[in-house]
Amino acid sequence: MAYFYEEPSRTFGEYLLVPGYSSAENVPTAVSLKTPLVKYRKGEESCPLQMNIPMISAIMQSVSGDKLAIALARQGGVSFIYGSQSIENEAAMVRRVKSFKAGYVVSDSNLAPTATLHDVLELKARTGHSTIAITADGTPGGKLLGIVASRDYRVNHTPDDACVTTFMTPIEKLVTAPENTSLHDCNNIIWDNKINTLPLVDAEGNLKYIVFRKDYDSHKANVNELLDKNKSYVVGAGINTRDYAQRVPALVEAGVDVLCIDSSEGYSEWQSRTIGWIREHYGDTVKVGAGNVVDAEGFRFLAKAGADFVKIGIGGGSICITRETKGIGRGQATAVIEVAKARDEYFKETGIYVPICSDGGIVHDYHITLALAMGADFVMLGRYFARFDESPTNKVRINGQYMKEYWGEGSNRARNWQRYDLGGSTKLSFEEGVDSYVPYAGPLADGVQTTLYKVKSTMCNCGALSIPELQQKAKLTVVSSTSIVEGGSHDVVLKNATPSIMNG
Ligand code: RVP
Repeated sequence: MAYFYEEPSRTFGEYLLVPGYSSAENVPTAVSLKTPLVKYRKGEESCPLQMNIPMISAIMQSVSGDKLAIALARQGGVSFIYGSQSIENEAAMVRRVKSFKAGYVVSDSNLAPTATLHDVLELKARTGHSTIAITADGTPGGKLLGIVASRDYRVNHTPDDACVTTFMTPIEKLVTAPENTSLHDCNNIIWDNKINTLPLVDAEGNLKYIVFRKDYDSHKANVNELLDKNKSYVVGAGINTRDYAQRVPALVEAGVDVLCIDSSEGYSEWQSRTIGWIREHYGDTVKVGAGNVVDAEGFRFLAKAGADFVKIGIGGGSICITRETKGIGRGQATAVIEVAKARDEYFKETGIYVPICSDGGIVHDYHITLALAMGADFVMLGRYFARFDESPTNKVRINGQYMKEYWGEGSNRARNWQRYDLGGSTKLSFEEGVDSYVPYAGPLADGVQTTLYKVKSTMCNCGALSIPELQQKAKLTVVSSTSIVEGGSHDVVLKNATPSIMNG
């Protein structure tokens, strides 16, 4: 006979945290959100790959490109570049993140010495950047001949056809530094010489990077940024259970820090085969997460198969219609609570701590705090990140409101059939996701900082200064549907009522 769970499965909106005692030390600025991304053994000094914030971005075409990956790593989290693209393109995205040196910019505005003011103005309009490197061959790495900045010409005064060499600041008058100059030293040179840009050149005088005064300041402001030992941003990438023998080597070669098998259903032989192949070829040096599962059995299966972390969630994603189309899944809160218990038991038995990630269904910021309190080590978000400037999708205006496009990997638009592969299929047979819009929400940094400030202040209300402490001290209660109504503003007429927008 089929197995019936005694309790209904619940989601985040059905829970609240009950405050605990908070001492005078419980202030948001004292809270650490550090969390392990991959498994580690009891007694090990620390986890081999930790994040500074408990957020990763979804393995989706409409979410995790290289731009978002850089922006999120700057805040202390990790993006998983989407795998539903060619191996070459995915590896190129990883490479772009890894070669992006915080503070060192590979010049994207370059012209040859034959260019005119007209070309300068056109390039400036296209890139939005006013500093243009003049190199012998017009490439970002060519021999540096001079720099053109806004102060070098006067629009409507300098003739349109004036050659750049007649008004650029030539190399003889530029302050430059060797390519391996530390960012700290670059900053000192910038200050000592009262300049805004410092080109770094190699022994032959070829341009390598430009360091900008304003970037150094913002770099210093990103106290949480997540860097590898070479000071490059940490980045992840999605893989599937079909072409791993080709995709994994290409991603490893590109410098990826961590992989994740992207699948709607992870309790499968395909996942253990994929992890097995990685272990056989790379041992423990290549880190790989797996999922998604929604119960203890699924967790144990993946933990034993060697997963470095396990992702939880089936059918809870904002663009996901798996539950409607296939009738499988589980309320996200119940799934997280059960898997967290299994993770702790597995740790007691084996001494191996396998971090777990709650994936999908985060609507309000406080859902992140609930997921952590229920035992998740970090959360994966799609809709949340799709709203920001840095997501790879179009910003459009609909009924006077700015929106960003957001579509599921199981939608006809993404056609990521490997994510739903049960062996044998080579196409998406039916849709499990939708194509949609989400309200535009500005730069990622602002959004993430506001969200995490809320998370930290709730943690303080629970008397917790770290995620493990929250998990120990949290008191959670199920709420009735009438008390959910009580939780919002009610029985008042709102001034300036605007249509309600998700999140926040
Ligand atoms: P959300 O953050 O609620 O938008 O959910 C994002 C998650 O939804 C992803 O990390 C993934 O697990 C799941 N997803 C992605 N595409 C689809 C689909 O088309 N059904 N679902």
